[in-house]
Amino acid sequence: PWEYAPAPESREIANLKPSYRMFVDGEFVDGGGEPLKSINPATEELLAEVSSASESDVDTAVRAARRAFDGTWSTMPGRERAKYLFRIARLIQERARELAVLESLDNGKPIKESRDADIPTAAAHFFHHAGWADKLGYAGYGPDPRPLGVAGQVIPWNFPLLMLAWKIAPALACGNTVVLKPAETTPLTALVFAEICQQAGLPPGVVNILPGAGDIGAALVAHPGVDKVAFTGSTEVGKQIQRSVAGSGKKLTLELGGKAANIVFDDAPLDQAVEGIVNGIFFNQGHVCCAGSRLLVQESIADELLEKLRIRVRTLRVGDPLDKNTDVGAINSAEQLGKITELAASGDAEGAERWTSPCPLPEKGFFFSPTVFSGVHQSMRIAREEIFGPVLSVLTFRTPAEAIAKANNTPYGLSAGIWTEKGSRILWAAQQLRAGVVWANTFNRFDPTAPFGGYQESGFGREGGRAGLEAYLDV
Ligand code: TXE
Repeated sequence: PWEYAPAPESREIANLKPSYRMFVDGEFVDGGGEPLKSINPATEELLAEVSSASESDVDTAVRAARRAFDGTWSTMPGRERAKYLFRIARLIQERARELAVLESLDNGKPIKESRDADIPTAAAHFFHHAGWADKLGYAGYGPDPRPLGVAGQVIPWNFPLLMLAWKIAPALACGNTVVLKPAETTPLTALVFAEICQQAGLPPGVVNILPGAGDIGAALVAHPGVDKVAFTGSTEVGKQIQRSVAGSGKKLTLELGGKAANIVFDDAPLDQAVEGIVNGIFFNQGHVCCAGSRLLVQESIADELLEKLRIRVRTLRVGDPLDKNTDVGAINSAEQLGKITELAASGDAEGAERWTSPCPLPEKGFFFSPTVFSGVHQSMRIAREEIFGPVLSVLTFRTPAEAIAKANNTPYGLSAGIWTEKGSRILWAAQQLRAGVVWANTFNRFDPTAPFGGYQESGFGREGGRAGLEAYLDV
């Protein structure tokens, strides 16, 4: 089944430069930190050197953001801010192919995902929030809701440009200015976004992009000039940030890990459910905070569903992210590959049954075959811990109440999926599930109008929709 004609997207479209600089106060400048090396995870080759911020660069950027906040951005009429956001959205669309190829090179995700999901959804977030910029008085928060000030934003590597859009678009729409730190393994599209800010004529200091490692993220969120902190990343770092800002008066939103249940009832349309399960766990190599990493299937249909699932997973093509046929790309880093490998080994050791897709893997690069563990018990690490890779843990249940109890048996609570033909059961389960998003007969659907965020250790605050604006306003 693996003989197919490769259809590689041209790498040249990415306009890759040998080195990239950080973006502060409207200018590209060298940072005082040790330069980062951006690696192509599919080939392990060096893509580019990226200058990295020092702590004093954090201070310079926060001061620039403050000047821009006081001097122009917060006092500008919303309809004027909207024009900049619309321009940014249009420029993302105009440069979509370049951004998609660059994202796939830097992150390892399949080009069909960066092309059809990441980049268009990032543009959609700017369009959506551009529409809010002059209508905040109608948002239900009084006639004149105020921006907070300077937002310090730290994002992960799994959806680099999209997470940037989720953070920057609402912040700017509401009149805040931004200092954003991309993840150390995926800074490139954020720096092309900085070019887009220049192209759009955005006033200097409104957006500042500081590449760097975790210490720079820590310095940013702790800086006294920051009024609002927004973080997406691991639960462990989220907890550190919560401690770091405690008592400072800064507003905080955290979007952290997950261990979502994808629940299939015995009346579900099974072929459709199989597509949703595959999308739920293998989209973006499973590097998704809301990934459907726990499949809960009703006992009476478990064998049939698993058989269908294995047949479907065998057809997934793992390999070159720039090949338009690729379904599953590269794991973002050697470190993440190590974590996935270790957690999967714990599944073997604890007695789960491992099934691996026979798809051949490229010889170089960081790859992991799509994997399904059956016979999983709730106490196993693969049922409890976020693997953040293409590994599905299958558990069974007998009654709807048992399904809900198992789904909720997690310290997380970001998302869940339900597959059933019964509308009443969907409404009942959505009420019972402690998860910020519940998808019914679909999975991984995102829309800028819908608030996204977690319960419990998946964090707090919402991004998207009207609730997402609240995080950037004094109301
Ligand atoms: O996350 P980190 P990592 C989960 C996933 C993954 C694990 C580790 O399970 O396997 O986390 O990934 C910055 N103060 N998620 O190590 O360290 C860091 O530089 C401030 C789920 O990549 O949390 C990067 O920009 N910032 C998640 C960002 O935090 C700090 C997405 C995320 O890195 C910091 C990513 C500090 N002390 C990982 N330390 C999701 N919710 O989608 C690091 N950073």
